[in-house]
Amino acid sequence: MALRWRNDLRESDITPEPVFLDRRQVVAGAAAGMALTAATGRPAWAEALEPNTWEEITTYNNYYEFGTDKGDPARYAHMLTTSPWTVKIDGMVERPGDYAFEDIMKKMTVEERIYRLRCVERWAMVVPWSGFELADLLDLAGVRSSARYVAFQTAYRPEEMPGVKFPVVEWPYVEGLRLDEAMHPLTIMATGLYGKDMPSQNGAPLRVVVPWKYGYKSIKSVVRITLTDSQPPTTWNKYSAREYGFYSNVNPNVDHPRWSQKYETRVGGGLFAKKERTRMFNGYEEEVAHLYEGMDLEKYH
Ligand SMILES: Nc1nc2c(c(=O)[nH]1)N[C@H]1C(S)=C(S)[C@@H](COP(=O)(O)O)O[C@H]1N2
Ligand SMILES: [Mo]
Repeated sequence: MALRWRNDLRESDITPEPVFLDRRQVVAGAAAGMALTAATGRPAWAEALEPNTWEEITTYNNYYEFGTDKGDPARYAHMLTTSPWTVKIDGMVERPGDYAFEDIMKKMTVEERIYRLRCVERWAMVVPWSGFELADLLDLAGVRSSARYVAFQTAYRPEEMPGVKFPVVEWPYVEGLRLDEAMHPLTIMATGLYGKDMPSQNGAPLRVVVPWKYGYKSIKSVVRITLTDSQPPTTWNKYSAREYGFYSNVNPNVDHPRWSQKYETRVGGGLFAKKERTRMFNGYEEEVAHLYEGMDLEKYH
């Protein structure tokens, strides 16, 4: 059964080979408590979203390893060798090792996910990613019961990354999630967009996408995933803990110390772009709010 939970706008334009969620994922989604919209049978997050264009998504980027201008990644990321690529999975797992990207791809179910992306800088986009659930990759390695967090690391290659000679942040870029956030069905390893392989500037060959958090949590070009029992350090938190918390959930009610987070502007709107209200958890509240029940979201920002 080809069950589409995705945006049905211009689907044929998005990918030449549409990919569908399979039964297993429907069941997994339901089991995780995803709210289905009664009228459409789709989960709330699959509401109609008009994606940004390929051009917008691939020329307006943050990937500081290639420079801090929005156009730098598109200019320089071609220098990154993305094949062969291995991801080291280690720490509290049953099967630690170096996993070749092609071998991972043979085992994973790739599907399309149209998600909002909200940068902490207040710009936003809608991106038709393709990828697989991070939970499936973690299952491949076998998470030990002692694990509580997942740490991620981006490649660090001075000869291929012109930006890393500047100590803008500490390299390599690192990120982390609590294990339940990492296992949530909305959290994916994205391997493409618009049905094509991931462009380097967007984090080829695979990057995390966690749509209810500020964009910097969605770490690019992942080379290492480590399961741990303590909260791992994260790049922007090391830079300024006051400004960038470990959680970094999109939250219009908790301002950045230097600016309000109540509004955002969609990339591509040109001169007439108007501010839109930022939504709690970037619009994924029904799916993820339960993860933070009883937590002070200001303290754990
Ligand atoms: N390794 C790495 N990952 C990164 C970044 C970065 O500079 N380096 N920037 C982050 C930020 S701030 C954002 S908003 C998103 C942007 O993703 P995009 O360029 O695909 O839109 O990537 C995130 N992942
Ligand atoms: Mo960002």
